Amino acid sequence: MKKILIANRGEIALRVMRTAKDMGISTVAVFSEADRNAPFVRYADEAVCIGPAPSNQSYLLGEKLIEVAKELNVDGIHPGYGFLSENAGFTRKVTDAGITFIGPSPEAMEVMGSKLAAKAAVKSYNIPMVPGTDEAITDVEAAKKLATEIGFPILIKASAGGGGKGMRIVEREEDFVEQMALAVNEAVSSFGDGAVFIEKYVGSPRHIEIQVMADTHGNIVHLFERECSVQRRHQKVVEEAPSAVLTPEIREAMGKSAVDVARACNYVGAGTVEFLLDENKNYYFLEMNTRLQVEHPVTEMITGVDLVREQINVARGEKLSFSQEDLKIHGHAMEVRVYAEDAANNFLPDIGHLSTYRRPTGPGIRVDDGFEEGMDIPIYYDPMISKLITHGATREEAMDRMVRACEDYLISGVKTTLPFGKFVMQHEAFRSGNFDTHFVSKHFSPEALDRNDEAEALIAAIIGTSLVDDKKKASITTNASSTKQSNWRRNR
Ligand code: MV4
Repeated sequence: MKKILIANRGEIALRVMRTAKDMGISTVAVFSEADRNAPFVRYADEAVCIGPAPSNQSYLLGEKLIEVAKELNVDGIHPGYGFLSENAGFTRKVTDAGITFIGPSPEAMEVMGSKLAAKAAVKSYNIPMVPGTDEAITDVEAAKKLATEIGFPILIKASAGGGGKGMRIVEREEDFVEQMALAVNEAVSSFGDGAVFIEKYVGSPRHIEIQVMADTHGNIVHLFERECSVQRRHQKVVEEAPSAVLTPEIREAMGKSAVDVARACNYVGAGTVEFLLDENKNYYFLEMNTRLQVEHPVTEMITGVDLVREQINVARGEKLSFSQEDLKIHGHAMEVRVYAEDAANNFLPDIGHLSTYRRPTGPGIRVDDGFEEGMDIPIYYDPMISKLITHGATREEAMDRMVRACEDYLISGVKTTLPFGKFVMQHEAFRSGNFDTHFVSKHFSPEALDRNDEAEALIAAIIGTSLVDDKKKASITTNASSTKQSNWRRNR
């Protein structure tokens, strides 16, 4: 493989190109008119404009991307995440054009794209699953009887759903029939597939996922877990590796289960197997994501593995460069997703001009981003500005570094989720490791953000530093959602 095209934009396009460059592989960027001046376009060896800003006229035009790839004699296509990355039809077309798709087979994507097909595929392996039905519900009365046996509340899920879409909690038996009808209608209108099933509702779960990697020689390994429970409306905001609560025994069992899920669909490449962990530390397989995930860097930080390099190697037909026994957990890593959103105002997107943009640096800090100072954040795509990742010898050190990194990251012109990230890193529930998927709704409010700021200001006042340089304070808001926060750290 001498030349790859990256069918994506922003931070992940840059991330992939950097590894390609390390490997002596040349890169082709495809970009929309809105991204003409983006760093990933300049970083690529060649770049081709593929259309107007809206994704359905640019990044989602699979055939156009393949045309460009053929014209430029590209050997492989890396899809990144989102856009066409889990589109089996695109994968087939790439392969049919004689180009290597850097990812799993379309068959594996199809199986894992359907929750019921996924359950069926793993059936012969001994993988823990939430009690429920493993086939589409056709007889509502029979399903109701089963729901009553399982015990309410139960969850109705759409087979074609995912990432929280197409789920409905049913609290009481008397609501079951009505909720079922609504769920089927919703599944038909949202996914064009009315297949739904039921599961026992796990009330306070943790979301823990396992990174897997497989080659074409039958080797499948796991690269431990990522804890992704800190999320807001199914949008992850903070991720870490390893989890603060897994014992070595549970970790090993979950890792084995994840490898089995990958084996069940003949998986090749990097994938992620999602589990729920209940209060008693029972784990249940939920679904598999057949792509490189946003939060993959925390796994890279604790394992020392470059996941993109391995993806490219296995796509070339090479063996994985390591075995399960070679893998060890080194320290702890945290990731905060920096979105152009105002956490103090219901996480409203805040697009605009990056008038100040300075990355934090220093020991244990990694920033994966796709922007530079002076750029505008386009309205057409995901509002993620960057991923801020820290690594430390211990969880404490990784958290402390994240607090510092959130403070040292200077962004003005748009509101960001950096103050929120810092809030999480300083919160007692997060620091103790005792939290679940309800962390944000349980502990976060805009007032809590203000209280966090005020507590810091108080500390500053006690130490005896004055609040100086009001001009600077007004123009640079980094970790402060308002300008209430002391600037003493920056003005030392
Ligand atoms: C569940 C659940 C409780 N019980 N399944 C949401 C995303 C999708 N991947 C599965 N999800 C859930 N499935 C049962 N049987 C709770 C969730 C859930 C959730 C899972 C992971 C992370 C955040 C979540 C937020 C709300 C609900």
